[in-house]
Amino acid sequence: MKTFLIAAILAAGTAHAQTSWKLATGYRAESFHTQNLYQFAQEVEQASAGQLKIELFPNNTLAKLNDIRQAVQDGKADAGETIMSSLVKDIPIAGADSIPFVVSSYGDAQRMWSLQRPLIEKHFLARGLKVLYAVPWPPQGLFSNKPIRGSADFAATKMRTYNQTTIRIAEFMKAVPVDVAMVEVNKALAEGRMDNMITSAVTGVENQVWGPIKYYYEINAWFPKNIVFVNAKAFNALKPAVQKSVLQAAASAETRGWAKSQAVMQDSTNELRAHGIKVERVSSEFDSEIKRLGEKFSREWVRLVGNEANNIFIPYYTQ
Ligand code: PCA
Repeated sequence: MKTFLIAAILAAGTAHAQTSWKLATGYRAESFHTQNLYQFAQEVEQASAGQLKIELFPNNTLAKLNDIRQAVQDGKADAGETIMSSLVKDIPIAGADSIPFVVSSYGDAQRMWSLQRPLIEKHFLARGLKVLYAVPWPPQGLFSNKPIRGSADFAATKMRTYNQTTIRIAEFMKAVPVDVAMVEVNKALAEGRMDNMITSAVTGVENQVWGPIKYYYEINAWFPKNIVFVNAKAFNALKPAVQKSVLQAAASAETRGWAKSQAVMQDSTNELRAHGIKVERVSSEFDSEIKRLGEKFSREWVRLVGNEANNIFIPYYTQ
């Protein structure tokens, strides 16, 4: 009896020491961001000797992409991943990485993140959230079902959007913005609900857009990032050693994710080509048109964000 009691107490002790987090993401399990998350979860579990398990809920199953920040804030999920620019209404500075034609390489994107990160951390903390890491999508290009020679070619076309930036761009182009979740693009194309979209080559591949989509223009418009974060109370409740394991695994996930993003950019563009999509550059007239549009967008954005924008853009353009 005594041995049984001791065993029961020990077992209860071990069970108690184990924490489990639910992590929500709006992207598919096969997406490179989600694959990176699985590896992050595995590393955390190993480094903490099983004291912290992270269970992933991909594909909007625990919360929809645009609701994930709120769900984590409210404790409906312990942790989450969302696209940072989905937060602009609440945290305008989160849209810094989705201003067209500011960042044109992974090196620039990295500089932008190091300037943006302290501001994002502050806004997240004010909402009871702790930032773990961020990883960019490959550069955003233009997919279309017909050739595009100038912005007039967008008039009255159905342009798929995924955030405030893409909605505003559709408006500038006089296209009709159609909100389609990343995981629904394939279906929306098949149903004729969209004609064009700005997104990464990898998103085109994941949704097998060949067929309806004939052209991909590498305009390198911006490098939006996904951000992974946790409810600060859940994080603070961990033992210091486990907290350290989470932060270390997050730092590795960030480095790994950036490298993976670059690798999939190349592979995906090749795959689009292999499936018969014409991968092209835009004409110089259209290029100047969209650059002007980018400037217009930047001016609006800086007006919206106010002074905080200077904390990113003054060092970004002068250092
Ligand atoms: N893919 C996601 C966001 C940015 C990207 O490249 C999407 O299209 O929704």
